[in-house]
Amino acid sequence: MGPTSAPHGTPCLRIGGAVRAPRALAMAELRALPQHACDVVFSCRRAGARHHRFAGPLLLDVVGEADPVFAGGDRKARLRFLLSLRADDGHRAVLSWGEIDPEFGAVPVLVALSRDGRPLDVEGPTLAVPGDRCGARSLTALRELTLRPDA
Ligand SMILES: Nc1nc2c(c(=O)[nH]1)N[C@H]1C(S)=C(S)[C@@H](COP(=O)(O)O)O[C@H]1N2
Ligand SMILES: [Mo]
Repeated sequence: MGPTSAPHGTPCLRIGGAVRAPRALAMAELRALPQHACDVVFSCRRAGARHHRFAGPLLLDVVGEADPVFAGGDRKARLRFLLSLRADDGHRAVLSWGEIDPEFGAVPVLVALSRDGRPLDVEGPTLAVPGDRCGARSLTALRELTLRPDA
């Protein structure tokens, strides 16, 4: 399947599932959110050591744009949700909401819009997961975020 494109031809990121306002955000809309930077060091089983500097909005803020159904709800109610992530090539990963929730794991996972100072406008965002030892959750060409209750 080819990339999902905004009208002007650049990639966009779809956010759906348990949200009140499903949407597709273009790179420019992602860039309008508060920007953060992080250094990521991981080891790929095939390619060895990697070190990248990523910058972009927090995954938490990106999902917030689509208004999660549990927004403003009880802390414990949020713990049964997960985020299912899909890249353009079909590579997928799942994060638990508790990992990124500021009251729980608070991991500053980024939807990176630049890598090592180079904008990712053509391929689209990369997920940056600080602290991961392996690079496999560093999804490139991230296309879809789906919020799901566990059952
Ligand atoms: N979309 C997508 N992203 C992906 C992968 C993939 O197969 N598809 N492989 C991951 C793996 S295993 C690694 S180690 C890193 C490698 O990133 P780098 O070589 O660009 O540093 O990308 C990750 N992101
Ligand atoms: Mo890897």
